[in-house]
Amino acid sequence: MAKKKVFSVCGMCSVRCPIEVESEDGVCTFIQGNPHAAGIEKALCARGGAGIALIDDDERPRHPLIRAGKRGEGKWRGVSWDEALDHVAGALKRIMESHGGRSILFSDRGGPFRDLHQAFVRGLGSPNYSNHDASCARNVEHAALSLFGLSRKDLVYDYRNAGHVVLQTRNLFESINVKEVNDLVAAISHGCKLTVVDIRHTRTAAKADRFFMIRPGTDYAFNLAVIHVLLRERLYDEDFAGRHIKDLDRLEAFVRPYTPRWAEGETGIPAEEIASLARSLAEAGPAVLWHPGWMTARYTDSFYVCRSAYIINALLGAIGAKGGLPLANTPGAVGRKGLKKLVDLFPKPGEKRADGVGWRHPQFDPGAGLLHLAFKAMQAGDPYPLKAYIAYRHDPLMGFPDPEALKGIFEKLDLLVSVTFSWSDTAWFSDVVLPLSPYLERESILACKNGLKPYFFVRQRAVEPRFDTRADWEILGGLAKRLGMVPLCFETIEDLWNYQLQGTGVRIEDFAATGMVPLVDKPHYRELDETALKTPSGRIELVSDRLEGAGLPSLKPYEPPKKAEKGKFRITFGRCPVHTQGHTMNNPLLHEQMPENVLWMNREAGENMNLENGEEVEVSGSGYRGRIKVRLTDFIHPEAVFLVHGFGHSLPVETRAFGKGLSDSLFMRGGLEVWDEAGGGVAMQEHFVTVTKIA
Ligand SMILES: Nc1nc2c(c(=O)[nH]1)N[C@H]1C(S)=C(S)[C@@H](COP(=O)(O)OP(=O)(O)OC[C@H]3O[C@@H](n4cnc5c(=O)[nH]c(N)nc54)[C@H](O)[C@@H]3O)O[C@H]1N2
Ligand SMILES: Nc1nc2c(c(=O)[nH]1)N[C@H]1C(S)=C(S)[C@@H](COP(=O)(O)OP(=O)(O)OC[C@H]3O[C@@H](n4cnc5c(=O)[nH]c(N)nc54)[C@H](O)[C@@H]3O)O[C@H]1N2
Ligand code: SF4
Ligand SMILES: [Mo]
Repeated sequence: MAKKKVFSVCGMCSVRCPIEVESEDGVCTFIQGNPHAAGIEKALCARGGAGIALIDDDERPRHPLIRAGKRGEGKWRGVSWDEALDHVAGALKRIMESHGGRSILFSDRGGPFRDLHQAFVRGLGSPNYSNHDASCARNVEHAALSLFGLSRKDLVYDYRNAGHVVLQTRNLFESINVKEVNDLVAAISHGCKLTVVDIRHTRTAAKADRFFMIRPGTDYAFNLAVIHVLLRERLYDEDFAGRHIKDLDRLEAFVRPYTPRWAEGETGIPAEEIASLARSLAEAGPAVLWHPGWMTARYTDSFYVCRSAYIINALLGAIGAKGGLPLANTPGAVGRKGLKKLVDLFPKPGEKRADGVGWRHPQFDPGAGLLHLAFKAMQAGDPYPLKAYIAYRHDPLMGFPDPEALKGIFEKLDLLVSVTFSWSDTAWFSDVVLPLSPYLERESILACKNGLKPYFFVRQRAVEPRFDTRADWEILGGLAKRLGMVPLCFETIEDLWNYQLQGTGVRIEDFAATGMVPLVDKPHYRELDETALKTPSGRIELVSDRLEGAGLPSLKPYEPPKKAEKGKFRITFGRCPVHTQGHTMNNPLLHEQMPENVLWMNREAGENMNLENGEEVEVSGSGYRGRIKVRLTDFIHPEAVFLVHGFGHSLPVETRAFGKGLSDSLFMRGGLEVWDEAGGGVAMQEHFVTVTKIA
């Protein structure tokens, strides 16, 4: 029997943990975390373990499909790859001839392999590359840029060495990143304190020393009061502040009214507890890590919540500190050369972005754009028409609010293409579905993980595809060939990898031993000097000219969240440990673990409506209604109801997931227009629903 072991990268979620995959006679038999990867310790999460079930799943697109009926009707014509790629390239060419390359929009899931996608979009002559992030982490990204001039990923979460970790809107033990889970568990076992601030008592809260069930949407008030105490009681790191923080006096004056007593009225958290947390953090500083948030597309002030969390870290001297948020190293920072970029194969298009990012909205980072604004541009044809949209490993009809509105906007398109490894609402609504091989059946371009110990890594093909599916570089290369984008036409993946490795001193063979090539021997903590921070002043800017220049306050006065009308609840959402977003609900193994979601509702609120735990209720709002079982629990704030995101599938091709549970996105009518204008993220928790007993 031919047994094989390869190092690769998990693709069941965007974390992309290093893995080791075993196969026998071309069939995958075992996956574990890469034993050589620090902090992974051979571990995988349940979803990573279900990678084999993804291959085995017959209910996914198994060959290219071209739409035969109306959009969304589900009538398809199975075609060969040649026909599918000819069809897409032909349509793109026609659109480019009449409307220019700029009329093509492309979105993906960002991450370490995006260079290939960005190169492809540039090759088309379009400035409109975007990723999903307006529905995820854009607010925290922009918060980091506004204060430090750095991306959020330029700062490492050094859980393993932390003395006190605060998780606010971050359910670390259920919304998983395997290394973070292992690191925090190790830290806790060495005495690290954990504080959790959430609207629900989660599994993460169960491990906390302190848990605060906060009133939904009032985190900014909580954080302002913590800053108030740190400054009033002179608990902050004065030496650090003197060297690195600009305009501290303005912050001091700004937070004066925001006392813990005031915050208690907003958040429901006792004033003494807030003050005591601030004091406890100061004791542990600078080895303190107040998580600035990940899935922060929630409120119209989420950007300011993220900013205030970063400011707390800065006041405690945790920015750049071991056990806090040290600086991530790029290859350049450790004296090495980075991978050669594919995006540089083509000139940067001179056109302005359709979403207005970088010109109409100068405060935002143009790299990832803001997809909801691109959809708005698509609808209005302003600043110019968008006629083709390629949703690449992305399901905006599940991941953006108000899918019905979005479907209406897509009617403006001459071409909608989905590149995907599972069925999705977007794929079902597309004109062409190009099936990507599951990650165990495809290789990706080489990528670099910046961090304390930066490294290059490789995703290798563990087994050959079961169906007629292809790898990214084969699909985009196939289109590139037909569109005359010569530089992007690599014959083999090795040719492509060799191109990327030029000048790095690393060879493909160097990946054989562990799947990774470290660029430095041991973790490297870099000094926070003037060259590290990329703001105009080289310091942490509490007042940002870029924000103020765009008419936005740097220190924004607190405004209370909208109150629910009587009988209504704020709709909130999050993840569960065994599913990823909207695309694992039909995975045979994961479906078995959790076939449906339930509606979390505060016990007292439910009992006042004569509801019983487990009974089916009707949820309505935004002109939609749906039924779901209710879970009455003391572990959620009475103003909110909560759904695990991603359920409520309605595609007949997914027999396991079909009709199970309810989708949160449906209850967000008008949600494409409700966003955080300072941070750029959509604000998906600014919507309310009614829950009714079914007579
Ligand atoms: N209402 C509501 N909306 C949300 C959220 C929410 O909680 N509630 N969460 C938000 C968040 S945090 C995010 S990140 C976005 C996510 O939004 P998406 O990125 O759209 O979510 P996924 O379900 O992960 O969709 C990925 C799609 O890519 C396909 N795919 C192809 N190749 C791969 C691969 O290699 N790996 C993976 N994983 N998928 C592949 C999958 O089949 C799937 O169809 O949604 C956001 N939207
Ligand atoms: N198992 C699993 N792990 C994942 C993913 C997955 O789909 N499944 N997706 C990955 C992705 S793309 C992302 S972005 C991350 C997301 O990681 P997180 O941001 O940690 O994820 P969520 O579960 O969306 O939300 C965290 C918590 O916020 C709470 N919350 C909601 N509203 C409020 C509020 O007003 N205030 C406070 N303080 N808390 C509130 C929710 O109750 C929830 O427990 O997870 C990543 N890891
Ligand atoms: S967190 Fe789980 S699903 Fe995500 S990449 Fe890691 S092992 Fe895979
Ligand atoms: Mo996300």
